[in-house]
Amino acid sequence: MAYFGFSAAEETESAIIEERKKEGLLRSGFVAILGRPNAGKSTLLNALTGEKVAIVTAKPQTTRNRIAGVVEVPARKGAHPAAQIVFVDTPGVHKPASHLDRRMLQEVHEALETRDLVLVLMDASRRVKLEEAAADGAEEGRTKAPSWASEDEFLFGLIRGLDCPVFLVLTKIDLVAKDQLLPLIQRLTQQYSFAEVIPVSARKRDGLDVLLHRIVEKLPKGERYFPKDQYTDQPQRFMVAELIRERILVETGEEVPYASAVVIERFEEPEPTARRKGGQTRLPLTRIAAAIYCERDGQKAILIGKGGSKLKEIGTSARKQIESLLGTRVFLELHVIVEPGWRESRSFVESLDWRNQLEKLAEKQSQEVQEEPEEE
Ligand SMILES: Nc1nc2c(ncn2[C@@H]2O[C@H](COP(=O)(O)OP(=O)(O)O)[C@@H](O)[C@H]2O)c(=O)[nH]1
Ligand SMILES: [Mg+2]
Repeated sequence: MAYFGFSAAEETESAIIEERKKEGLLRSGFVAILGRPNAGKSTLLNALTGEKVAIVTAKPQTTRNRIAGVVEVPARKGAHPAAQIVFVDTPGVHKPASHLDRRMLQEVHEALETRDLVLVLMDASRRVKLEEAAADGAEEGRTKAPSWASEDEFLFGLIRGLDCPVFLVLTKIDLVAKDQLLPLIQRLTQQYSFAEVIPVSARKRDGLDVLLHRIVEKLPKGERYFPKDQYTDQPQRFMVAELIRERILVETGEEVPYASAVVIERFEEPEPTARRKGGQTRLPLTRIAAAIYCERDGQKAILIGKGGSKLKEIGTSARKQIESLLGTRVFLELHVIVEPGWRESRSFVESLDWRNQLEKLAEKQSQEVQEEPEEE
């Protein structure tokens, strides 16, 4: 408003200059989240972003691709300016057995290529238990190398020689007695010189602020990599496939979760005009068809269940999650396809990566455009 001879235009202009100044001070960077399967990587990513960016289950190797979760951290007076942190969740680090495993490890390496900082996550509750068991064994005169020695070696091998800060993040501390934490930290810091050691509980949201602030202190000055309101790099289409896969992981047992893959075959977003029908406000409808791949007939039978009951269960619970992600009603069609030994097939595993799927979709679209007859 134009009081005191100060025009609205001037006011906006000074606001813009102010905003620019702040942007100039902004810090930004990529932070890779590393750790063995089940360390709590995806749970931490979701807790930090406040969104369900990555699926989480109690089963190891839930995450297959690297996934970015974007967090905006406000400035802290006297400490640091505002920042955008791009966290990159990775598949758990484990010795690869199948081609799928090797691909997952490649995702870890790719996340490590572009990073300003690395978080090594370690499940404190598991480690404390393992160390207790080893101590009991030692009392009884057993002198085997501890069961986690080769795990550590594999993990530390990945970070050795990195020219960026590496933080040790001890996870799930809600499950550990406080007096056990300090000795554990002392032992671990003797093994590797971490820039920081930060105990957290993603479940209780404990230690998350400290973690964010320590990260921002170490980030370089830079512009945002993502728009302010974008919280992940994954397209919705892929998040939908992941939500279906999460239900499979939860609802099935034995080999089935590991031998399953989900591919979205059709994703029809509602017409913007479909928002209102007959004067009523009804949520629009997204139509989705997905294929669930498995490796054997027996797995297919498990996925379908008696009279289709299992597939129905998976479909219903996935649909609810997808509806809350998309904010529309969802019509979800699922079918199961046997693709023998797909985990060993390089081309199949490659085709599952959403980055490759996006490329294929773009190619298909441009072909369709070219095939359309030119208008006179
Ligand atoms: N009690 C507790 N459990 C956790 C915490 N963070 C993760 N978990 C559990 O640990 C399991 C593995 O988590 P997930 O994030 O999928 O691990 P990832 O394989 O490293 O991505 C899941 O059952 C989580 O619910 C935590 O802070 N406290
Ligand atoms: Mg994970």
